Amino acid sequence: MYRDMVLARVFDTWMVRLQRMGKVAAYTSSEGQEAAVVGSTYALRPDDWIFPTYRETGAYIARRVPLELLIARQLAVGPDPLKGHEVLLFGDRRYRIVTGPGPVAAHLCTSVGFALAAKHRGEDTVVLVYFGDGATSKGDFNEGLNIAGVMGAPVVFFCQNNQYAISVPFKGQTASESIAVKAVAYGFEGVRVDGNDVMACFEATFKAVERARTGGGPTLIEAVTYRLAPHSTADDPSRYRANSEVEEWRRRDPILRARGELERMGVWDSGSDRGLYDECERLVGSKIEIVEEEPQLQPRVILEDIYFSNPWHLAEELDTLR
Ligand SMILES: Cc1ncc(C[n+]2csc(CCOP(=O)(O)OP(=O)(O)O)c2C)c(N)n1
Repeated sequence: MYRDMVLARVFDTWMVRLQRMGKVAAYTSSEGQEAAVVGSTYALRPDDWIFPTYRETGAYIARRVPLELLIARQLAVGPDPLKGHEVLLFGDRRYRIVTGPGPVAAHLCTSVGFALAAKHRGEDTVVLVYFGDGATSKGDFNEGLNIAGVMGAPVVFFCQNNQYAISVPFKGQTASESIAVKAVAYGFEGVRVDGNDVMACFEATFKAVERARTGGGPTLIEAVTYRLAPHSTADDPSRYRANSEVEEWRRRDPILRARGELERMGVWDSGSDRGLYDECERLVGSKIEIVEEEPQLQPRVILEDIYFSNPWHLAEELDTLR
């Protein structure tokens, strides 16, 4: 898990670099949230389904999605599974990851429907759906959680409360004392967990996944964490939060914390840590070099994969494009 957290951090750092070089259109880093994402994904079986947003690098890495595929997604070249559509998002059914929504929280309903379909077919797979604190103010949150409770959907709602929805702080998002408490109204358990503690996130999710798998219905997990990075590469967080606050959370960096625990256990030291960072840097750097050689996507892909077969007006546009 520690390795995956570090790899996610290095990967995100590289993608921001590529964005600054003008090679990636926009990027949403998960810096500071690696424990919440990696810990929770580790609680799944490989055949369980993940519904991410745009801030779950660690989930793709923990799922062993090849880095080439993630990079091709960002560079929108050759093997990009979404062929240049929907920058920021990732999805690939081969890895049981369902592409996130553009409109915040829209996947809270579709993930529940998906989980109910699995239950209806008698499968014992579980759906883990990620979302932010901002998503809980959408109607989709109420609709999704309500029907999941009523129908006992095998779904785990994993809210990464990273304290901000772009510039809106948590206290501007809800008058509730927490996100977790909202589960009470839907008739199932809500758990608040330290989102910067990878083992706590793993354990809470593991319990929720087991409950879902054995017919116990949904759970809402609120992982309390902090977005150390800007919302996206198009954001300037200095306009809405104090540097001192960010620095305070940097001291609680989930990666430093996990490293400290490994060192206390006597299985890790600064030498192994430097080695790991070097290895991740080299790995991501070398994969980028490979993917940069991939052919550019053809312009026509913007009109593909929207409908099962292209309706007349898109066929006409395709003609014009040709
Ligand atoms: C319905 C809708 N409204 C607004 C936006 C613009 N938007 C994109 S991300 C975002 C913030 C979401 O915050 P949160 O759910 O807390 O997730 P985080 O970005 O913090 O991970 C907003 C307002 C959108 N994509 N969809």
